[in-house]
Amino acid sequence: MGESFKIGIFSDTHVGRSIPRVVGDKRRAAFKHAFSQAIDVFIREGVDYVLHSGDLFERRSMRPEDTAFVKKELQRLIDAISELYRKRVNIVVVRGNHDGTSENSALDYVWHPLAEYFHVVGEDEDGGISTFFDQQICVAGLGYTPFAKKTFSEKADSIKKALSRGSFKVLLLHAFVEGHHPIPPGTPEYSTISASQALSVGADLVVCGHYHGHLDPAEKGGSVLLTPGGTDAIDLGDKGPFGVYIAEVEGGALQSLRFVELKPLQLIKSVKVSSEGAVWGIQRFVEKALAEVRSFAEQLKFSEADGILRVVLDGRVDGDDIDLRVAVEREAFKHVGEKGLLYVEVDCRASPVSRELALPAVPEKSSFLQEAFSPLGELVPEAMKLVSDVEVVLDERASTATGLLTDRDRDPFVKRWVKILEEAVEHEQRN
Ligand SMILES: [Mn+2]
Repeated sequence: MGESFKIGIFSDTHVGRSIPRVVGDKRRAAFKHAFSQAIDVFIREGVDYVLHSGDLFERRSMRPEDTAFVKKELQRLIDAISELYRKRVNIVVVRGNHDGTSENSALDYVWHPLAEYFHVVGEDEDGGISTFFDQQICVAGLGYTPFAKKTFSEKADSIKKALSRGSFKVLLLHAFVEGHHPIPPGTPEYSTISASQALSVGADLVVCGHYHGHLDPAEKGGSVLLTPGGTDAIDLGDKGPFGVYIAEVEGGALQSLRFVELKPLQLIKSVKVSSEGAVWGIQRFVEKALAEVRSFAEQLKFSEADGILRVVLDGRVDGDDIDLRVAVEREAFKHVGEKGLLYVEVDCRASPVSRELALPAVPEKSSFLQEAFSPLGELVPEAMKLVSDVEVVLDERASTATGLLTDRDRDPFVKRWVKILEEAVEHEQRN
């Protein structure tokens, strides 16, 4: 029982992401840069296992060279650990929403060539859930599903049973965990997992992907909940720090968890320019925003890194909000290219005084659907599932020209919808 080992932990690396488009290639390079640095840390630490909690890739915008890159980096890790430490490393991953669906997952691109070292957990297998285990560790998980709450409660017993085989037990999740970190507004409750659900399976360590912010580890009910966050800013508003964790385990118990920060390829800053309740003219916003642009450009002069600035305009404007955005962009863009300033993103949230109170509140999507589907009674979850399945297929297969599906892709959904309606009518007549 005295054996000790090290685990390298990261999540949400989003290799292949290229947003914002204007600096898409720069951002693509930044996510790769972070991934390579993470691998460097794992090699330096001589880890026995690497855990990734989902969104390894950004499937929507990834290119073949992104797959080749990840394969090469993982191979570099495997080779270095073998040469320097005379041991093997096992890489265990769970699928995130950006990796694709369980039938069509970008993780497969890596799994095929590296199958001996690369293990995907948390997908259904015949007769149970896929897990990884050896004499030292057992890793179970749940790949991304829009219905995480229900799916997790259905699988909790199998996960608990699977974990009981291992000495050190790890659960990998790719879902928001309520009661552990803030839940982004607009997230439907059924897509979250509660902290008590996550704790119920008896894992020593629960690694939560999907949430991109960085949190300190939290000990609850005999488990440690860990949210590594992203390895770079997935959205320009993400603050960081970005990094990876190194866990040390001895005799089946967690001895330490260390955060190792990564140095981003680009400096990203998000600033708010707000009238704070007062009403400003467009020119006043432009001046304040320009002051921020200049001070960021000054900061870049003393930094080796290139930078991207995001300016959020907030408060109330005397004039049109679109005119405001255009005016700020026109002036800010004049500074792009100076001193390594790659781009300025202008996010206009300022409300025009003339239009205040004029717009009705737009209901949040899931509550709108719940209400629209309410006549379906107990078939509401079926209908919600249909909507989310359609979204996934639209995402992957819609024509880029028309945004529509082919008849063949659409047909199964039409059939399901008709079936739901027929069943709803039947229920109605029976009651
Ligand atoms: Mn993510």
